[in-house]
Amino acid sequence: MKKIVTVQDISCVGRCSLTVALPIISAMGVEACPLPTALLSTHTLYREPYIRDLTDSLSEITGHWKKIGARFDGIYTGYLGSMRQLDIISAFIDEFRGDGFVFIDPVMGDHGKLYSGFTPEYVRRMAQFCGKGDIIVPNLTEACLMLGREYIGHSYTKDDLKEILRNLTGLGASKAILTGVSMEPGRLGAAAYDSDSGEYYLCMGDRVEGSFHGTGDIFASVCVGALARGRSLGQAVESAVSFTCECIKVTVNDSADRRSGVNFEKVLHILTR
Ligand code: PXL
Repeated sequence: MKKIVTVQDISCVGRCSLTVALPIISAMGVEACPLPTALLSTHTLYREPYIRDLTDSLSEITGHWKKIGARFDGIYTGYLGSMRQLDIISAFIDEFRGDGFVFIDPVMGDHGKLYSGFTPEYVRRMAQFCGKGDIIVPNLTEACLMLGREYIGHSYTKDDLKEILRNLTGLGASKAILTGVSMEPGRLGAAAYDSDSGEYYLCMGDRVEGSFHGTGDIFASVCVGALARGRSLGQAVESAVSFTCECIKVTVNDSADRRSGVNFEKVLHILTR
């Protein structure tokens, strides 16, 4: 069985990061090992969460893994809390990447803005960190921040997207996936570029009005599961767009607080096929 390690926080309430990555990757038949970077009572869109930083535990955990000879077929990083963590996880990647893939989701912001707690200096360091990856998966906000480009919402042309994707691979990863892409009303999806083959991909689904928290983490997790199972970049993006759209569809009529994320549990069975 393939085995990946995923490096991100655990937010106890508000489905995102590890609470979506672990079930999704497991459902896809891939062993998912967490390397938790922080423990939060909720994600940061709720007010004043309790946060326990786990930076000092990272080297203890990975030191033990080194002793027992732990190996992974892939490394997937998501929300990381600090610049010090970027340095520690960089060293972890150097030590543990082996022949596996390195998949980086530079989680920092959405809708044109940084999430609370992130700074322009962190953006610069994250752009450098992306050079460690084989595949990076920013949303349009994160891509624009890292490339020093103005974020213009959803009015991008195909040529704009191709240029952004090429510039993203210029950060050092050979493949880039751009999420939150929309070129016409009613459609939303992702675009990707493989600089080794020169191929571009565009995969769109039906857009549902509103903002659905945690869907970036769901998208990335499906990509990681698919890539670990040997699927191509294009197939991974297609599965991720399709699953994310299903999650939104089964949530849109739910009156629960939107910050609690999408009802992915209802459609998780799709991934087990
Ligand atoms: O879904 C991204 C994410 C992950 N982890 C934490 C967050 C967020 C987005 O707000 O706050 C703690």
